[in-house]
Amino acid sequence: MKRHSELPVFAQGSARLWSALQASLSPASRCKHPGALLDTLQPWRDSYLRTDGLCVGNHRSLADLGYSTSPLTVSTPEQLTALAHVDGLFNEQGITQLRRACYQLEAGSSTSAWIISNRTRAATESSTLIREMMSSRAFLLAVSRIAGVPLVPHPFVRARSQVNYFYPPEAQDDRAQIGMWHTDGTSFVLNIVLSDPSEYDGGAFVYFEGPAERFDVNEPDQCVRTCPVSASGEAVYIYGSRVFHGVRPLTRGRRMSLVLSFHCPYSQQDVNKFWHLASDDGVLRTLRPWFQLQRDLARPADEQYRRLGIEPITFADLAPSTVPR
Ligand SMILES: O=C(O)CCC(=O)C(=O)O
Ligand SMILES: [Fe+2]
Repeated sequence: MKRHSELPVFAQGSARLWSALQASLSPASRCKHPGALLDTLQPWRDSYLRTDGLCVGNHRSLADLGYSTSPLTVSTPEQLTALAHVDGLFNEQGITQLRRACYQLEAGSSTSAWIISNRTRAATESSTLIREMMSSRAFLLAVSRIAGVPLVPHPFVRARSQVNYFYPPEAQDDRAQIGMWHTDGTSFVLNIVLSDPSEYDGGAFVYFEGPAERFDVNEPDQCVRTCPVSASGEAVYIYGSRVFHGVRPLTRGRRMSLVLSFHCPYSQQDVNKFWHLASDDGVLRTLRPWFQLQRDLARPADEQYRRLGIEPITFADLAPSTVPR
């Protein structure tokens, strides 16, 4: 596969600082509609999760990708999933409800020159379904098992959830909507593809099968792979801060995906960089939530789960046989 240079690489190093300063000068929001109007008010039900048939394929750990030291003190590179294809997490009803909610949220989407060109951010704030799903113990447990560590929703609301909408360029010299080559600001990331593959052409989820620091977009022989998605509701789980990835441009149709970020509450480590967040929202709008994030990260795991209103998920819960669902 030698066409990966068609996707640009998102600003690295000092270029990211520059994009943070540019974001600081842009208007706070170019949303077309306020969030509350977009809510389908549909509640989440744990019955939307499949109780059988969860299939985690194409599994690679951080060790498989060539990481010899762990980014988390509570886990080894062998235990941490770097990438996995997830099939059978939701049943038909669940997928229908998620699609409905995310279609609705498109009215609040905005375009920018950031990593993903067209998206609705903080979906948990404007969708009852997504907000309740993110604090469902059954859902968090399923994602924790895929990740290899217990998880909570990421404490930084604007990084916690977003819906991405990709379309092909409308006119010949239009810029295609893409997901540039990037690593995420967060580590535990579930990318749920809600469009059926028959609804679009192009839009492949691509990733670099090696440590992020070895990624070089100009090197045509490096190990770039596609994680194929064959039905609506399938997902690609990634250790987002360490796996270089992107979404190829579409040539037809529309591709919609719900991207959810989590945090391991047994570790105070969080990789979110101020400049990564600020390159999205601007420096001033990032300052307060940044200090709040530092306070949230310092809370003990039990307290983080208590604030969600659920019993703590522990490392012992991760073995599938220990917890009946
Ligand atoms: O849309 C996708 O499948 C992934 C997009 C992505 O990488 C992101 O939102 O960070
Ligand atoms: Fe990403």
